[in-house]
Amino acid sequence: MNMGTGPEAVSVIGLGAMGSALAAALLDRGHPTTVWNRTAHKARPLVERGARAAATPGDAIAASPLVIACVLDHAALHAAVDPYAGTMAGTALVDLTSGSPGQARETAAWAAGHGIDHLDGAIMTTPPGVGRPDMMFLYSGPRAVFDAHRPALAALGDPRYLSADPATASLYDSALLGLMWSALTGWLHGTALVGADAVAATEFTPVAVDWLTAVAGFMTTYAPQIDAGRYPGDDATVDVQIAAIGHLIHAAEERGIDNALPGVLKSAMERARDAGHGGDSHASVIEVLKGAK
Ligand code: FVH
Repeated sequence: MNMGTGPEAVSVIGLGAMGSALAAALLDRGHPTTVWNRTAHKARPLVERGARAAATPGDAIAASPLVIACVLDHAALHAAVDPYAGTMAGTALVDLTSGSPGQARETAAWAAGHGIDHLDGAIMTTPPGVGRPDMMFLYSGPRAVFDAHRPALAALGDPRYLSADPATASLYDSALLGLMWSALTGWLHGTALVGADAVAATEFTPVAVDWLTAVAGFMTTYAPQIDAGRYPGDDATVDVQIAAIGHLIHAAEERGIDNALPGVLKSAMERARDAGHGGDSHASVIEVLKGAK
C-alpha cells in the first residue's frame, strides 16, 4: 500500500504494445516504475523515459508493492511469475492479461495460496487510449486491494470496480467485446450497403455515430424489461423489426452485399416470434439467446 509519500512505486511485467503503454502512463503520472520483459531490449524506450529495468521478474516484483502484469496469455503470466510466488506474500498483483473467467479464478486461487493480493482486470481500450481518463479499465477481486491501489490504477484510465468475484472483469470483457464486434460489423455492413450507392464511409459514419446514441437509449429502456422478464411491445414489436430487417436484406441483396449478418439477426427474431414474442419488444429476443445451445 502507498503510505502517502508520493505516487506509488509500480512494476510492470510484460512490455508488448499494451504493457509498454501502461508503463508509459505510469511514468507520465510520476510513478516510480520498474519494468521487466522477456525480450529485454523492449525496456529501452521506457528506461529513456525514467523507468528502471529489472533483470528478472523477481527483481521487478521485489521493487514495488504493486505489480501490474500484461503478457500474452495466462500461460505466459504463470511462466513469468510462478518461480517467484514464494517471495510475493503481501504484494498486490493486478493481472491485465486477457483470459477466461475460469483462468481469472484459477489465478486468484493460486495468489491466495501464496498470500498475494490479486485483482483481475480488463483493458477496454487499445494502447493509444491508455492514460486517458475516459478509457475504462475493469477490475474484480477484493475491494480492499482495489481501493488501496486506486490512485495508481487511475493513471491508466478510468478504474471501474465490478465485484469481489475475480471472474467478473473477464466475463464483462468478453461480453463487451461481443458487443463491440457486433456493432462494428453492423456498421461495416451498413457502410458497404450505402457504399454500393457511392456514399463514402466518411459521409455515412457521422450519421451512424449519432444513431448509436439512440441505440444506447433503447438499451437503457430494455435493461429493466430484461431484469423483470416482461417485454411490453409499446415502442416497436418483434413483428415490426422482422419486417424492417426484410428491407435491409432486400436492399443488400440488390447490391450484391453479403447478408450473413442480417440473416443471423433475422433468424433470432423469428425464433422469438415463434416462441410467442411477436408482439413484444426487441428485448424479448434475449429469451431465445439464453436458450441457445
Ligand atoms: N493490444 C491491445 O489493444 C489489447 C487491448 C485489450 C487487452 N489486450 C491484452 O493485453 C495482453 C498483451 O497484449 P499486447 O498487445 O501487449 O501483446 P504483444 O504486443 O504481443 O505483447 C505480448 C507480451 O507478452 C510477452 N510474453 C509472451 N509470451 C511470454 C512468456 N512465455 N513469458 C513471458 N512473457 C511472454 C511478450 O514478451 P516478448 O515476446 O516481448 O519477449 C510481450 O511482452 C494480451 O493478453 C492482450 O489480449 C491488448
